[in-house]
Amino acid sequence: MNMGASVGRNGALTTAPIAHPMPVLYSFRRCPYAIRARLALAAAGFEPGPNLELREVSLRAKPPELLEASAKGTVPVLVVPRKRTGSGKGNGSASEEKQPGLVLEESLEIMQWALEHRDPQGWWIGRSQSEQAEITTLIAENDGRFKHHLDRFKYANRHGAEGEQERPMHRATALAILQRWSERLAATPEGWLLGSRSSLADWALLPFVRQFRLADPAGFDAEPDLKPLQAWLMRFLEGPELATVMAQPWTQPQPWLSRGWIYHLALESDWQPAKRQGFYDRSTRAASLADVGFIHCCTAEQLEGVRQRFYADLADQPGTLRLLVIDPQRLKAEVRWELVPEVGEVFPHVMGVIGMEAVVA
Ligand SMILES: N[C@@H](CCC(=O)N[C@@H](CS)C(=O)NCC(=O)O)C(=O)O
Repeated sequence: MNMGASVGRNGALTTAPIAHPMPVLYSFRRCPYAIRARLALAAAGFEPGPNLELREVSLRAKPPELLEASAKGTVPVLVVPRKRTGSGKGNGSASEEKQPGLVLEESLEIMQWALEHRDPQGWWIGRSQSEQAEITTLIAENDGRFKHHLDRFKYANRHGAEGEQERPMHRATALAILQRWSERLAATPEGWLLGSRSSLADWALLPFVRQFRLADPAGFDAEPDLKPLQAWLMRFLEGPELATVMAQPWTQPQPWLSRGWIYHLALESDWQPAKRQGFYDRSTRAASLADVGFIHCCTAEQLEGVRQRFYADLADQPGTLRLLVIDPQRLKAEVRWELVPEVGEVFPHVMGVIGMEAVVA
């Protein structure tokens, strides 16, 4: 298992403090639920940086902040801070910001929340009751039956010995659903599920149909009865909306660095033997735990400084440096927070070896 994360030259390694609390989106680039949430947030005028904080997560190492907000541990999750009351001055903002606001744990809720904020293209707001009911029915079919068969077609190997055997059946059942959607799309020249303009249903379903195609692009493209649906998907795949939310700042090359974790930059040449022996015992560059008595670590905020002070010469040598993400709760050794006088900051020092069980990414 590849547990380390190689450090890119200009990867987003720091978590800049945020001046004003804004909604936080926990997201994962490839997740179709997260993609549709990002599509709606982008359509509603949200943008990571100005009015949204985007936290790209690794599903293998979910940050404690995400799990505190939403114990079920799926993405996307949107945490909306509590609205400030009064003038905003001298208003006890520190404690106020700690108060949980609204936590939206379902992609559909996030989409609807975003569109209630602003829905310039009328995906949802202003739709008649019957249109809203149709949209809801389509999304329920997608999230229920279609997703069920999609998963068993796309990830047949995760479904035991019968998985491979049943794969064609799941593909055929999913295709039958796609054919019905394709007939709907054929009913209007503009080719949207509800007629002449796109609605929440199109944007909620498209990321999943994209996944279906990705499982077997040639097979999908060769389906003779899906022409309208193929055109609908192609317009999405080639359009600006998807491109926007699949690139920075809507996705990040590095997962967001939790403030609940500590970090250590390791030379690849030290990390490989550590993985083999099951623990890491270098203190810092060219010094061992035995030499120094502890392993140097740092916080998310300190990481960029450490990288610049000690590893700047490796910036143009990709693959030489690994970022170890360490969960202090899983460490057997004690962590001491000690002042490093040369820097004038308190750093976490691990007083023994770092076992692999504590390296979460
Ligand atoms: N019903 C949820 C489903 C979200 C979901 O299942 N997301 C997947 C990633 S695509 C996830 O987070 N899985 C948890 C994991 O893999 O640990 C929603 O609409 O947001």
